[in-house]
Amino acid sequence: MDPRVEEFMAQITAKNPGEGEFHQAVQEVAESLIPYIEENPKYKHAKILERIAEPERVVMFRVPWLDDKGEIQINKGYRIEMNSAIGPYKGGLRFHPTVNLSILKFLAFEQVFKNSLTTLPMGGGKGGSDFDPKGKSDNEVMRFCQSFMTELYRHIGPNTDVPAGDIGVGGREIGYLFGQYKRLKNEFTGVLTGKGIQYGGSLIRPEATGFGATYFAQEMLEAEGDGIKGKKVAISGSGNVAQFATQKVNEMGGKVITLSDSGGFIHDPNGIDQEKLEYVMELKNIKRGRIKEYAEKYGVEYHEGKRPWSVTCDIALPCATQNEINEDEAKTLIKNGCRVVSEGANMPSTPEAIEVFLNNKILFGPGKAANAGGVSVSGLEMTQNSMRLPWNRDEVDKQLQQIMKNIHHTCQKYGKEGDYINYVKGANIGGFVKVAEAMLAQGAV
Ligand code: NDP
Ligand code: 2IT
Repeated sequence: MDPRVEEFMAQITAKNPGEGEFHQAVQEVAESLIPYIEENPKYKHAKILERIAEPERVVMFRVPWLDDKGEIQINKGYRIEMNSAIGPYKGGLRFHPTVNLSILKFLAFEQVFKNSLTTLPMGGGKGGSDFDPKGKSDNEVMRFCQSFMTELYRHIGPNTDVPAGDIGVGGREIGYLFGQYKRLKNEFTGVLTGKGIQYGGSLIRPEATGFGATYFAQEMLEAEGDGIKGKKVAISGSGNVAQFATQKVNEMGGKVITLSDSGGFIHDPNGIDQEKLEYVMELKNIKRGRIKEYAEKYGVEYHEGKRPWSVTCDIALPCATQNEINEDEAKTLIKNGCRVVSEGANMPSTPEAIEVFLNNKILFGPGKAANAGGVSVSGLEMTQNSMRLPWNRDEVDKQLQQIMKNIHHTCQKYGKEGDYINYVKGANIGGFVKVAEAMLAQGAV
């Protein structure tokens, strides 16, 4: 490791003990940024990177709620307000039993660079709870969301901090959270994004992350005179991001052959077409069932407890969670001919896996660039809410495509290494510059 990175990471580790995911996210960025900062001493003297790695504010709170048996349950609630240099804090809420401070700080840190790359005026934040929506009734989810917002509402606002969805938080949860915020504040504002279309949501927001990750893969391929058409695509996850990535790959003429959940993955060599995808959407979003049921319905293989990276594919779209591709899996992907990885999830590849991808010079789109479509359309939802005027589907999709093109261009600009584009470096430096300049202009705050 570069001794300057080592020294910087020693400080981060000492200040944030036991936060492995946060250290991992910071180190990846520091490896790209520290050499760049050495060439641009104004950022070094102003300690921009040191400041970016310290949240502006962390809120932690108790979330008590009554389950259907009338018993009191207690969860932890969090909001990390990471950086507001270029706009109000913006980022999702994650409800998952694994949620802790380290995971939310890594996500909030990534969000700062991602939001900057979108070109829209959004700072970075993230929040959530260790609440597990799985197996809970709608009423339990509602009571939980109401209790969560009863504390969170005092920390957020349409010009302060605008949460949205992430793992375990979709349209249902955003609806309950918005209802409670409106009741407490007596205000109808764009304080959350991912809202239902009837009450201020934007068309294409549910689709945006999966569509965007696919557009980004297409951009990387087009830069080499190729495209998604005719390619075999392995996707992990079967939630919001995975579903709409599948739809867009199909629309672009590719074939999706895997989907997964925390139980295992299904392999459908004939492709998960639109009809089968509609079955998955019903299974996951309404029945809240397991992906295993797909294998039973369509008579395909189910690999219990496994991830899909052993399947031969041209393109991999990890769309489930962090650290879901390790070094061995990365090597297997490459050995089987995979040449494109576009990260729909946040930090799905371990540092060792990223090294394998970069050493093999494949097209590797890191999450902060490739999955920025979701927060981009959240930004467009904020704009529409402020104007009190909705845009049609085509208008939003056109803007999303343009934003993904712009992000790709920024990565090319800052990530060029001879005739190879290092998108990791490109996204890290490209995301950093705007935030760093804004922080310089605003003084030591
Ligand atoms: P969902 O809750 O809709 O779906 C999550 C999917 O990932 C499910 O299939 C889930 O399986 C699987 N999964 C979650 N945790 C694990 C785990 N620990 N191990 C294996 N599988 C797991 O979430 P999203 O689709 O919204 O989010 C997926 C990823 O995309 C996350 O990394 C998120 O941060 C990222 N992302 C999301 C955006 C958005 O707009 N929603 C925007 C940008 C990034 P199971 O049901 O079994 O838990
Ligand atoms: O990780 C992410 O970018 C999200 N979960 C979406 C954030 C948002 O504010 O739409």
